[in-house]
Amino acid sequence: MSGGLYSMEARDFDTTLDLKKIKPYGDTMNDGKTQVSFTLPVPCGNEAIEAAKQLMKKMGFENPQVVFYKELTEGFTFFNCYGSSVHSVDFTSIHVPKVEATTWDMHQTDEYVKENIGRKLVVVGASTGTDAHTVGIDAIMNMKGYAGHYGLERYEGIEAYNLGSQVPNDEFIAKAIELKADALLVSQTVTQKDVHIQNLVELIEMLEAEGLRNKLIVCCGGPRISHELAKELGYDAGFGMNTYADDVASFIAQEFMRRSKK
Ligand code: B12
Repeated sequence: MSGGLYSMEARDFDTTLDLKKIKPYGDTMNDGKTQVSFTLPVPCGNEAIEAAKQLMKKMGFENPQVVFYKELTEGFTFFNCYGSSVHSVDFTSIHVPKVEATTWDMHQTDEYVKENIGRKLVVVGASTGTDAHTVGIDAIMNMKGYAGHYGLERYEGIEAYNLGSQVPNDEFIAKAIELKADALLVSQTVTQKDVHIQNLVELIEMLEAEGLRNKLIVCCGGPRISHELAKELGYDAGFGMNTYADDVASFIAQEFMRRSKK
């Protein structure tokens, strides 16, 4: 792969880089320099600073330095620290499952849907369960889009319905049936106590119970969602940070065609 992430040519400026043992880069290659922030539940003072340094050492950082600290409230101290990581990672052994689709822009997807499917794909999205975060699903679905990428409502080949936030799974499914959805988009932002896992699993179980799972393309997304996690939970695809409507629209159109050829 030339010019890509693995390209050694691009790294020729530093011959000490070993992709089998990568470390954080601070000022020089392999210095391991890392910034870490945390709060300790102890009063602000010299003992707190010493505790932070000892903790940094136990976390695998050499030469720990506290560069900023502040009392948050009585009995709690916040720290910014620097240290050099003693650990490294073999980058060459990393394999991350990725969504299998070519990302097209809106026009390419619209053209593909028009030529190959001949009707609009119905996509229903929501932030489900107790999750009140709407900005992520809006970024994907809103007409105006996000960061220069139009949302699904703008697509000629897609009929998009954004149900908003805190949509219970049973209502989401009822709406999907009413609208004759081809694809469902679930957004999950809050991950405290794994509430997203429970919620995402519940949706799949309810779809299976209704005999709908295989009739729909079901995708989930959010800042802490990976494609790997989504597949584990029974979804067709998962989308994380820096996703645009282009990514999910291309996937839905291509997946729809894959299924219709079977
Ligand atoms: C704005 C915000 C809020 C607003 C939400 C307003 C709204 N209308 O959405 C308000 C103030 C209501 C709020 C409330 C809460 N929040 Co809040 N909130 C945030 C904040 C600051 C930004 C989130 C955001 O809008 N990101 C921008 C969007 C564009 O990014 P995104 O969601 O990642 O979406 C992108 C991708 O993930 C992806 N994507 C997302 N969904 C989907 C779906 C599909 C299908 C696809 C394809 C892609 C996709 O595409 C998007 C574009 O690239 C974050 C902190 C942060 N800086 O991230 C905390 C944060 C998410 N909130 C948090 C928390 C804890 C809460 C509360 C529980 C706080 C409380 N104790 O009350 C409540 C939750 C209430 C509830 N019932 O859900 C935590 C979550 C921690 C965790 N891991 O669970 C965060 C991380 C803050 C923190 N550091 O603690 N919050």
